[in-house]
Amino acid sequence: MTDILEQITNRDPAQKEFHQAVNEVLESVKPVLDRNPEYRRAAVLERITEPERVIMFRVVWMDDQEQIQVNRGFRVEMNSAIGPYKGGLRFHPSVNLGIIKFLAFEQVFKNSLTTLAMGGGKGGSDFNPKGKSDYEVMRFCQSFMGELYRHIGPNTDVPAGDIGVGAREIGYLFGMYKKLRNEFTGVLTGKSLNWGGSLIRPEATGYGTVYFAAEMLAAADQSLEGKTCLVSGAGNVAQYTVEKILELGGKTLTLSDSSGYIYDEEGIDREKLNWVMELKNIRRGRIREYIEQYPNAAYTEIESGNDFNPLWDHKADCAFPCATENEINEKDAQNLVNNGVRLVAEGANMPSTPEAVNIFVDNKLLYAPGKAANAGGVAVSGLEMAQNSMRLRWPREEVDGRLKHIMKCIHKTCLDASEEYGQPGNYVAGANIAGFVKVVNAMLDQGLV
Ligand code: NDP
Ligand code: 2IT
Repeated sequence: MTDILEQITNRDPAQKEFHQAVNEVLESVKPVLDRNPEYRRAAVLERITEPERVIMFRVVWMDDQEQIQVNRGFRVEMNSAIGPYKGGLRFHPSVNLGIIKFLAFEQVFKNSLTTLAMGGGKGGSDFNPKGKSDYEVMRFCQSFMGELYRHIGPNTDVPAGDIGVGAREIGYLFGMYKKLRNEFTGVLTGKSLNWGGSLIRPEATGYGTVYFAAEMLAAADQSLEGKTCLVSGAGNVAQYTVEKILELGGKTLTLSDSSGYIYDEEGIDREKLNWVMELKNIRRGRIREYIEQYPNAAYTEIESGNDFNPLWDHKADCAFPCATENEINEKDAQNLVNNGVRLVAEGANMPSTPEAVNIFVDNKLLYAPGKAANAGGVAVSGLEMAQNSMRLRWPREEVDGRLKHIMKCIHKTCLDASEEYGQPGNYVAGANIAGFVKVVNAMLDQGLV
């Protein structure tokens, strides 16, 4: 086992997020490999940690000052054992091959848990959409798709959104794909409603995360009613996490962006959430503006040199990290525990460092890793693909009902796997094991390809 991690590290020493994601899965699946020696003989670990295909390309575009800009584009097609590659695109200056590989690797297990037939992939660019005009974003998306279109297709690889890629970017990307291929197909998900998108897709990741949290609480004879919640981020996932917390009777105290966070003791109610949605989605403003509108709240800058994030140092019952990877370190996790937090459900991908995860598990928190808790987003993407194939559109209640059912199934699958392998209630072990077994069995069925 350590030899596999060593091989991977030696091969690509700079890809630390990828090593982190692989290490967590390897730790969890040890008992599965002990029980099934044929997996080792079939070299499943070597195969599952090596992408089936990596595409890297140059993206050239012209900004509004007529300066030529050059970015790097990526698509990692990680595993197609159980379906076409599926996973989002991230546009953020921190994007590099290691980040996309970690996200694609996580996506394989997440998609496996959704009950739907989707393989795993992820892509993106180091392009920074912040502060760019709509025309700049459009020109970038067109140039990006000018290469990506060769590699994707409704039965091959179906990208969607992630950080920095929302409805606007999906629109521009789809328009260019359609023009180049002369085809109107479900090649991207997260499309707008009037041209092939699914109801509930924008809400799905946040709603699904809260449905998963509600399932964990129900299994412990509790509910979200009256619970106080810390939420990080202020983007797509954070917004709909807050919306569902409100609907289920909880109270959200915080939201953040990469500059700082707001703390609102009175709670973020419907009217305040609408204001945040307008701020972030239409005006594309910063969360610090919240305190100008709601002066009873407090804003704190997050200093990059700090060894802890003050957002996680408040009394609360639940925490929903919904911003980015490794946003909760060991000290933050200890602060959460000390402040009485008993549930952590990850809307973001890998937001907790391995040391933080150990603290949650050791303290017996209800802790749901991202690949289980935030799978609702890609699950409804899968439902969007199904609707596109049928050329039909399901009503809101139908999609929401299916999402709720899928989250319930994922919850049960994780608990069952954790019990089967002797770690009852450990959702990390459960998610990794259940996700892994389904994919690996499909790989064995399909031979050495
Ligand atoms: P958005 O771009 O809509 O929002 C991202 C939010 O996170 C912003 O508030 C952003 O602040 C903040 N953020 C991003 N990077 C950092 C950073 N390095 N440090 C601190 N804050 C940061 O993205 P999403 O809401 O879609 O994605 C959030 C997380 O959820 C990601 O981990 C993503 O992979 C995951 N996810 C998304 C799904 C989806 O369907 N969209 C599905 C499953 C998981 P700022 O504006 O300052 O950058
Ligand atoms: O991390 C994720 O699951 C996503 N960004 C959503 C992927 C998708 O294909 O909807």
